[in-house]
Amino acid sequence: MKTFFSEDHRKHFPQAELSGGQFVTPFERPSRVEYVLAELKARGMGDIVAPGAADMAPIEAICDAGYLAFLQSAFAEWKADGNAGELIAGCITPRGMRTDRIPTNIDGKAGYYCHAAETAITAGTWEAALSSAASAQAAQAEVTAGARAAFALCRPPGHHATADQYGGYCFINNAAMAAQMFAAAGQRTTVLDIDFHHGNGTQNIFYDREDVLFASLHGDPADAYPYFLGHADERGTGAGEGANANYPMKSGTAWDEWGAALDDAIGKIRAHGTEALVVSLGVDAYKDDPISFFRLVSDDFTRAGEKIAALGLPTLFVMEGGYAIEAVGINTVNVLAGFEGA
Ligand code: OKP
Ligand code: ZN
Repeated sequence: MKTFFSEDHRKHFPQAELSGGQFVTPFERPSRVEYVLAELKARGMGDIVAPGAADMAPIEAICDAGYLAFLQSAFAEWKADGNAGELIAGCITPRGMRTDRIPTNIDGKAGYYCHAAETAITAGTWEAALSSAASAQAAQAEVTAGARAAFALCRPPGHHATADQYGGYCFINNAAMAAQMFAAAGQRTTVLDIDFHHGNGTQNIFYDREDVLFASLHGDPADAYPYFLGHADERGTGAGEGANANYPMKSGTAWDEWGAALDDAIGKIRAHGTEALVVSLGVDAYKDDPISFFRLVSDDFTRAGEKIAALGLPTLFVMEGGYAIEAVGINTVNVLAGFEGA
């Protein structure tokens, strides 16, 4: 399958991430994709194509207009306000205070539009996020044009971004945007999220929708970011009741339980009458991931790809997380190769 990838991802590389009470080099760093590209090339996975400029309409279809305006000008406003460093939201949208008035000051606006302070905004963040969305758009178009599958090598990732909040290294929800593109064309769609972290943004965007199923395998939010969403009793609301399926799992979860959860999710994907499948492809369920607690080994990712292929659906893979840097390429390409070999 073809890979769609933009070099503009490099424009987003914050100096620091707040982790464990220290500023560390961000786990979500540009070198992640170098390992994926190297592995794609070494294994002859197909052409690697640069996308054109992002089309704003599909982004606007899933994002709040005020949020997009904020993302675009946030860093310039932050600088104009006299701040020396990169933009880090210090004051996140609080419980018990007013959220019906968006602050004018950039520090306050950032708190309104942010849900997790580990994620910094830099001079190039907006352009990088747009290029990431552009890769997902180009890959979606490839599948719409009849390809069995395509891979959007997106960076920064997207599945934690809601319609109006960034966080968890995510700004624009690439997978949700692509799913909405399929859905807008009348196709019953599923987003299957196999990243270790719950895709709170994707769930939130489609929670009341019957036409888009969201199914996610992830670390139990009692113990894992994003902490405030991803429990098994979140099943959708209104017309979307039943079109959301969460599989939270405990520390140490390995293939037996994870693969069984994937089988269950695959049953739901079939029952939904899915016509287009978007896979939020994170590989941080890997045993050596530095910020996660599952125990998948590299071969398990191949098996996951095989199971996904057995659905027989047009499939768009969208890159999300994976931070065991040297294994990110192998694990990601294992999913794709497992899919193609099945
Ligand atoms: C993004 B994706 C590190 C905590 C990091 C944010 C994790 C975001 C994961 N001390 N918290 O789903 O891979
Ligand atoms: Zn993740």
